[in-house]
Amino acid sequence: MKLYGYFRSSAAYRVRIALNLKRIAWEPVVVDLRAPVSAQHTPQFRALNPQQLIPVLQDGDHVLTQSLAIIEYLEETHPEPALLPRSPVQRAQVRALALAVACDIHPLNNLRVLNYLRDPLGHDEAVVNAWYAHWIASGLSALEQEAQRFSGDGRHTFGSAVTLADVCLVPQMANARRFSCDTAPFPTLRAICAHLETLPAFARAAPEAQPDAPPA
Ligand SMILES: N[C@@H](CCC(=O)N[C@@H](CS)C(=O)NCC(=O)O)C(=O)O
Repeated sequence: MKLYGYFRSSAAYRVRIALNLKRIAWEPVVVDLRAPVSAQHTPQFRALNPQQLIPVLQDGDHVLTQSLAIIEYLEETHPEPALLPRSPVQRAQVRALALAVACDIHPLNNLRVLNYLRDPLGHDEAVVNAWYAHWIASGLSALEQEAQRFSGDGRHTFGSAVTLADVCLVPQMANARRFSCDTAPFPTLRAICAHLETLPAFARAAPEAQPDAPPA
């Protein structure tokens, strides 16, 4: 499988974690979001994904977009280890945690949204950073309460095994740290991430472990 991504993309980071957890061999194709002509806007990439967003997963002749749709595809084609619990109620609860990140936190802080605040809206970096920090704090404080309710062991967002909720949480927390957001008010989320980041599937998916990451 080929994964079109970028080391800093948290949506691609989710898919990298899922591929690694399921021990699926994959090859990275770098889409440099920060290149002078950002690679997601080239005609070649637009032909692959008209949304001009990564990740894109290519599996043979199939081209898949949207990280959660990709991960559900991997879950269905490679069921072990399962990223969703068996009970319908618990599956809905795990999906809700994942969607809180993927639909309600991440889109507000995506590169194109931050760039639009800068140009044409004309906001300076202080305003852009305040926007970012506001939506992170509001989203993560709700997730902190959910994790206190649902975590079974303080090391996983839901229950005591890795789920789709963890796959979404770790990249979002990494983003929050990169933007210097205060994560001290989220001790449960911090403890969960501290554990998950030690797992090889997560560590190998981390931005700094990707071939397009700048040397440390
Ligand atoms: N809902 C999409 C979001 C994808 C997305 O926003 N990707 C970002 C990187 S994390 C991107 O390609 N941004 C390019 C841009 O904003 O121009 C998913 O989950 O795959």
